Amino acid sequence: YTSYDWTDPLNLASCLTDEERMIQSQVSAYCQRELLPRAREANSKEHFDRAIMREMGALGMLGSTIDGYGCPGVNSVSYGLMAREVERVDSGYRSAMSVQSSLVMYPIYVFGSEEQRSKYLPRLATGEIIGAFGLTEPNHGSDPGSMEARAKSMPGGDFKLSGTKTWITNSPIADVFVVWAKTDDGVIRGFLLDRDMPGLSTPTIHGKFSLRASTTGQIVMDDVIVPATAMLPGARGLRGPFSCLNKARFGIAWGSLGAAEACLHAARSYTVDRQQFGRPLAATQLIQKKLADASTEIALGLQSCLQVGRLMDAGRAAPEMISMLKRNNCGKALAIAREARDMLGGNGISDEYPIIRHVMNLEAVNTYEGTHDVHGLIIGRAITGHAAF
Ligand code: TGC
Ligand code: FAD
Repeated sequence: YTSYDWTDPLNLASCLTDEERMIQSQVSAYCQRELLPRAREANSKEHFDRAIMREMGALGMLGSTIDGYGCPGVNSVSYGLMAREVERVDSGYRSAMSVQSSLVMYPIYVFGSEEQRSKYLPRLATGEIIGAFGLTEPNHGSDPGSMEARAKSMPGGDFKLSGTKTWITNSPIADVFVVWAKTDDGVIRGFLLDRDMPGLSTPTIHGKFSLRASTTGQIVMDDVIVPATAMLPGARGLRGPFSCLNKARFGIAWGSLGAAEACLHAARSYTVDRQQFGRPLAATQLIQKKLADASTEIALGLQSCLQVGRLMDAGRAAPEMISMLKRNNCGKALAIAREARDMLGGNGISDEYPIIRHVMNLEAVNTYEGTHDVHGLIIGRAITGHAAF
């Protein structure tokens, strides 16, 4: 037997390639040095620093799995490791990276024309421009198939887009928008909208208690006229947006565990230092059980991410596997963050420690990209053959 490393209980590092380990350590260094010092104030002021996108771009963190157009073409496991390191600092920063990479660059890459790819991808890769993804509407969240947004055909081939998308990450600061709307035949299609198009507005949603370091807003389309070339030619039906969500949900499965790890580490160091009843809190059975439970769930969850990542890279992953990971890891991360908060007692609610910020963030992470229960229903449908949505 070898010695046990509580920071990597199942020796995940031994399952990674040299390149994956190098990517993780490079991204970790950036996150700890550049992002961590900004997170507390960004959370308190509800502020996203746009410069972060350029910094991530310079490190190859935007659209990282894409080959070409200025992107490094790394594998899915590397993308997951990046998400884990970013979310260890703040889920809001991982949100910005996820949306740009999986929900904006990925659909342009797989469903876009060559003209669309070369127009947008290189500048999205450097972070010069920022993207947003509009699927959710005020009346249709878990059920996007019932969306009301419409793309009406105009004489000459243009489309007229109308409707409202809400709860859209990055929308108030985005330059380009991937928006999903139904055409005259009722089929869902994707459109690329630019910030300066007449009729487009992006009001900010203020007062969030979660993901305050990420900007969220609406995309309001009041008869926005777009040319036929703004339509993504390769995406028809819900399969289009859901293919993007598979990628983003996979990143969230890794990322949420990064946030949980940050909470575990903070709770451990606090309870080792904090004395009550004449001994460290960490020397009590209840605290040790909580730390052991958290550490176990994180280690098992990371192994599941690695397994599905390897299957994705081999072209053998099913969407339900990703639902299982997204659901379980977000749910477990939220429970771990709440337990860690409790272990800090009164100090647990202060932003002097990162835990309460992670608790608040993980509430939204558990909800967006398909709620915990909706992913349960996706798995339930696969088990029973009955859709119970
Ligand atoms: P359903 O009948 O199941 O499917 C319709 C069509 O879509 C295909 N499909 C998929 N394709 C690829 N990957 C997947 N995961 C897919 N899931 C479904 C399916 O094969 C079918 O294709 P076709 O060709 O036969 O038409 O659709 P439904 O309407 O019954 O959907 C049910 C349900 C629950 C699965 C779905 O609506 C769902 O997943 N709801 C959750 C909504 C959601 O996740 N929204 C996310 C919005 S974006 C976001 O939150 C970004 S936050 C980002 C951040 O800040 O990090
Ligand atoms: P609802 O669908 O109304 O669900 C409410 C509750 O009902 C949930 O508990 C849900 O599990 C439950 N429920 C729903 N249907 C069923 C059912 N059939 N059976 C049992 N229970 C059910 N969307 C985007 O398109 N782009 C983005 O960039 C984006 N960013 C976001 C950022 C933030 C901070 C947040 C909070 C959300 C974001 N979203 C985004 C939207 C997100 O995807 C939706 O909030 C999510 O899909 C849930 O939809 P809803 O909020 O309308 O909840």
